[in-house]
Amino acid sequence: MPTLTERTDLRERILELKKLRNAVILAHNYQVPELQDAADFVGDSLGLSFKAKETDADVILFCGVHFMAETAKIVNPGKTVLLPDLEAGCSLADSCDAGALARWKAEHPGVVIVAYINCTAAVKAQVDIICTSSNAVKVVNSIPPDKKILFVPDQNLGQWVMTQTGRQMILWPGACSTHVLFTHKAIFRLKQQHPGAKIVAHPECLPAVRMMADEVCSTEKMVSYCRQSPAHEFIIVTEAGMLHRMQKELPDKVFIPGPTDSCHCNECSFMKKNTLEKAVAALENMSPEITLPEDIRRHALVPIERMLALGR
Ligand code: CIZ
Repeated sequence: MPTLTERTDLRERILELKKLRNAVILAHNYQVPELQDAADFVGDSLGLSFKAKETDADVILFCGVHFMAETAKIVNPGKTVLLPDLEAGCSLADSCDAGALARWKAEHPGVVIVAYINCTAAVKAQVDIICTSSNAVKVVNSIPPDKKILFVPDQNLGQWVMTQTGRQMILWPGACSTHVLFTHKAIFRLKQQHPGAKIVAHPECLPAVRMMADEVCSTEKMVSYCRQSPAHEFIIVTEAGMLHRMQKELPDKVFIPGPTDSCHCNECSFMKKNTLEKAVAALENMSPEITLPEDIRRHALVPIERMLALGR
């Protein structure tokens, strides 16, 4: 862990390098506080995709996980996209193998495939439309009602979308290894200690957790829900990095991290692979860089653009 002085030095250095490289720093809501604080924009996958597409910087330093940096490269291929740690993966992206999806497609012609953005470029290249947790309901509602839908890779988000749209979908059996650790029992106990607190849960959580929530929504909507709510206290059932942004934007409210049963595992170890030191090193060395085969990039762009065309 760097000391305060070292952190200040790193922060000054990253700002210097940002100018030198003409870089923009994009950070996901689940990143460590130091990276969120150094970023030009902090947000969810949808907001970050728009920012990556619109930037006129030469370099995008993407503080998030691998599929997010890949998405930035897909939508804006002329930029150099850097990811502080190439090992920053995603359990959901790992749960949908591109070869397995290709075999499924061959056996089920005519099915519309909706993919949650948490998947690899090789999976994106095979699907009809991408969604994020912010717009999954809108995306599914945009598909003609007579079409069969396969939703990949998150079965929990998929189930939730079915409840919101009334659409039946075939669900790929993937799940987020962090969100499935939140339990009904642990949240129930916490709620007894904070009876006035609103429970705000991410749709990647298990149904038993979603059922007890006052609001189920994406990270971006969590911020607006808590801003508008007259409540003072909130139990935030998503990756714990989210609390930094919420506390910063809404300093008069109290945010309590959602609990897991026996472990303190409400942090995604992949998201936490990126650090301020690694971000500085990435801009110093212009590496690790995200590169993609051009045919995959072109095919993956089509379903992303269909999503972006539906708006923010
Ligand atoms: O869409 C994203 O960025 C993720 C992973 C969660 C959310 O709800 O924002």
